[in-house]
Amino acid sequence: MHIGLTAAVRFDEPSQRAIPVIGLYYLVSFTHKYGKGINVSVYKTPEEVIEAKPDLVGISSVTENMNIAIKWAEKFRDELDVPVIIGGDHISALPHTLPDVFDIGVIGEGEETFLELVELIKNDKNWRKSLEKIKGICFHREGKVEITGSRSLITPIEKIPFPRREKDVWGGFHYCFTSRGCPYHCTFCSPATIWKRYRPFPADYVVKEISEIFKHFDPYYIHFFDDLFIGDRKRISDLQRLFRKTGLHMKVPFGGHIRADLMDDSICEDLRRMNFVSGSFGAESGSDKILKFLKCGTTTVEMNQKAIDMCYKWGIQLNISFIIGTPGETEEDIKKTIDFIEKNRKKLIGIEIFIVLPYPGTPLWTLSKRKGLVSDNMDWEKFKTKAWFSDLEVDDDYLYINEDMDWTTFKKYIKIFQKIDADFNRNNKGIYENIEKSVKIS
Ligand code: B12
Ligand code: SF4
Repeated sequence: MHIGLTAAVRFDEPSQRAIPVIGLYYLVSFTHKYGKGINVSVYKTPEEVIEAKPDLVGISSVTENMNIAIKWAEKFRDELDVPVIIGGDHISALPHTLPDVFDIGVIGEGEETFLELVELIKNDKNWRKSLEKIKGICFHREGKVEITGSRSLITPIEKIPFPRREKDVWGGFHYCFTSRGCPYHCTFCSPATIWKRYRPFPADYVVKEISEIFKHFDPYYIHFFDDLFIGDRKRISDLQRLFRKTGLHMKVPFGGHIRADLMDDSICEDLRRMNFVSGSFGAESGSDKILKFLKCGTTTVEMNQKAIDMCYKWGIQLNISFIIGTPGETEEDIKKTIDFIEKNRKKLIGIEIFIVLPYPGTPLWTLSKRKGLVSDNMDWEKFKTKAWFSDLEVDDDYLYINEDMDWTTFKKYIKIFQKIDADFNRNNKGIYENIEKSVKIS
């Protein structure tokens, strides 16, 4: 049986194709390892999928690309007439909205569910009648969407093989996931809804995966795309020890997502010892009132400042993200965010700005739905964003959810932040100039 997988993306937004969609390559390696007689390939365009004539198609989609996923599925239906499965963040959050064009939706972690589904479809001609036996899916029956019982997360997590990394797909930029999920539950965070809880891959698994990358590729840097790389303090110590034992710390620099409230001298030292020199975290706002809402009281402006100072001291280059447009945000709050950025200009290597979006499944979605600002059958294009904030163009139809600042005033701030973003990311070399002054690591 041949399966074609693809991710619905906008071709007019090159950043969406910037790096391979690793989730699909996990499905490939898991199915090849545990399944029999199943061949899974990932394709970049719908045309490539059609040309390969698979027996089944799987599409991955985030919220803003759902309309594209639907269009592609219609094409697959017309030209291939095979079952089409959808997975990824959007359908995982809203399984009851499964569009008619999809036969099945996979909710949350996909590997085990996908394999069970494929084996059912391969072995049973009347597979549609047995779908309710498979946990973690949604499907159509008698004009309704049925949702089966929830599936447990894969245990132990190291049962999941490394994602398939194909030579012609993976270039110089390499990334991996050393954990799934996050122990926190920020109001706006979409992945937190998919992954439910924090599951780190064991340190020796991570070291093997990275060593595997070096066997086949020549990366210049490796990024840990985890929601939170440092969620398990003991594992960071173990990783640091293993990196130094195997010499991984000498090969390339590493980087990933940290959290302000978890930073102290000892973790900075461990991170530097493993050559983790590029960190990012969501500072989100310069206002404690807004932070309290977004981060449920887990971080404060003071904690963010301490983390910035600490990373600066230890030579961990920081890229920090901020959210504007949060419900409750006033001009006084947003000005505090501007001041915070300006104050730290010399200590940060980059910043990212986002206008908050109420992604399905998040507490912010529930709040916005209650206010009538979003709905299950809205136009998903409303979630369209740009990778670079300075490129974002907004019209008066924008999905703006803050009732405490009028749209005209907010638009003025969008322009101000676009200028800050452009200036900052173009001109700021602060930490490179200061890196010599940071703590030395032997
Ligand atoms: C790495 C990353 C990127 C990379 C790579 C793209 C990618 N999708 O992998 C880049 C930088 C290119 C990127 C771009 C974008 N991203 Co992005 N990205 C991430 C990040 C940090 C990790 C994604 C990932 O690899 N997860 C790990 C894998 C294992 O999980 P997974 O992809 O969810 O796949 C699993 C299941 O969902 C399921 N599954 C997924 N697809 C399918 C399909 C089938 C058929 C089946 C059966 C199962 C299945 O099985 C997989 C294995 O368990 C997430 C945050 C996060 N932690 O998820 C944001 C995230 C997915 N991105 C997001 C967004 C908005 C975007 C962009 C739209 C930004 C933009 N405006 O350009 C684009 C969309 C591009 C795209 N290809 O989808 C949002 C999506 C929110 C939402 N609900 O819509 C997230 C959640 C971040 C956030 N803001 O909260 N992204
Ligand atoms: S700490 Fe980051 S990944 Fe974790 S819930 Fe908050 S925003 Fe999401």
